Parts: sequence; C-alpha cells; structure tokens
Amino acid sequence: MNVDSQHYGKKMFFDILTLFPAMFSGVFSDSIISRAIKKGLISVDLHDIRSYSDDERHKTVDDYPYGGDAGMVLKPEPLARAITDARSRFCDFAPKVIYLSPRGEVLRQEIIEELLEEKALILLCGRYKGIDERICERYVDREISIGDYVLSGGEIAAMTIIDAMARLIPGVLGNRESAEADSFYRGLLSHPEYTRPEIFEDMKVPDVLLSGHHANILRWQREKAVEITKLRRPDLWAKYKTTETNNEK
Ligand code: 4GX
Repeated sequence: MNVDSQHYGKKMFFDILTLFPAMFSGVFSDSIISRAIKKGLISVDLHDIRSYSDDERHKTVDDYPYGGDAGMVLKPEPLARAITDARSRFCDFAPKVIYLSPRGEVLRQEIIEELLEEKALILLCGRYKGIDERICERYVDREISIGDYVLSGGEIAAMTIIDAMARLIPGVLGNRESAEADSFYRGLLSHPEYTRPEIFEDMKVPDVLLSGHHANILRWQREKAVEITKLRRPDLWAKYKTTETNNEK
C-alpha cells in the first residue's frame, strides 16, 4: 500500500470520545502530532462523553452492570449520542468507529497502515469495566487492543494509534525522523546504532562503521538486523522468511 499517493493533499480527521479529554492536551500540544495539526495534515477533535449524559444535574454516564458484578459500565445512550454527533460532522461518508479494548485484535504496524486508508476515524475510549455491549454491536466497526495488559482506560491506546498513524502521513516527519528506515518496514528489527564518541568508556564503535565502505556497512547492518530479529523476535523472523517481497531488500 502506498501511503504517499493516498494521502497526498488530504487531511486525516480524528474524533476522540472520552471522559478525560484533558489527558490529550499534553500529547497534542507537543511532539510531532502538534506539528501535523499546525501543518493542517491532521485534525483532532475531542468530545467529552459526559456532555452527552441524560441528566443535567449529575451528568451520569455509567451504571451498575446487570448480573451483579462489581464496578461500573458506560451507559449506551450517551455513547450513542456522542458517536452520532461525531459522525454528523462528516456529511458525505461515515467514518469508522474504533473501540479501544483488551478484547480487540492486537495492534500491529499493518493495522496502522490499513487505518491510513480512512479519511476519518472515531476513537471511542472506554473506562471502568467497559461499555454496554449493544454499542459494540451496533456502533463499533472495529475493536483494537494495543497489547495484552490492562490500562485504566482507552485514552493512551487512542494516543498510540494516532501517533503511529501521524508519523506515516507525508510531511509530518522532519529530516530528523525518517519513517522509511524504521523497524517493521523491512519486517526486521533495526540494527544497532552508534554516534560519537568513537570510544565510550571502554567500548569502541565497530570498525566497519568507520571504514567508509558503503557496501560493507550495508551488509553489516543487514546481518545485525537479522541476528537481533532471530534472537529477540523469532515470531517476526518466521514471518519475514515467508514474506517474499522482503527478501530483495
Ligand atoms: N488496549 N483498556 C478499555 C475498558 C474495558 C474493560 C473491559 C472492554 C472490556 C486497552 C488495551 C485497555 C482498559 C481500555 C479497559 N473495555 N485498550 N477499558 N489493552 O486495557 O486498548
């Protein structure tokens, strides 16, 4: 998939539904995401789920679970209204709704690339024991987990997705951070990197990197990438070996 041609001259829209919109201010006012927003390459809109509650007085958005377990569940009506409102911003198409949850498919770079084909995404961040299942059934298009551990809410998972996507949008990264050479693009982990000084404590930079011999350097980097991938991520190595297109690079 060619991210460049797809996103050329386009803007990607993210609508985030959360009970904690303030959690996003640091991430979006700093870092590459703010730069992407300033450049008009992405647009991020926060929707406070609490503002869609039924009662003006207590702004209730959660309730006890049927079945009598401990903890709270996000009520369906405020979520349905928040999703409908976020969708109404787009008149000519219906953006996909993504629910961040440990129950979802585990995030991989390929999923990030798939999501880049969308013009807009609605990211639903749950809290407590999660959301009423009927919202998943009727309103959610895709459930994604960022990993097999339990967060206190979907917010950090939503930030993770936006960050990983933003850096692949052409024009977002500067010279200091090129996406091309990153791990996973070649299906291998990255080779070790060194910078000055040539000797740090008693450790020397490998001679080949100082040799100026470009072909040898490339060969060394490839060998190291293979070695590290085999050792640390046998799963990635197995996949790499069966992916023909990688073997030319
Ligand atoms: N990758 N969380 C969702 C609420 C919840 C609880 C149970 C469904 C079932 C997470 C993750 C994650 C914490 C977000 C629990 N939803 N999100 N939340 N791992 O741990 O994305």
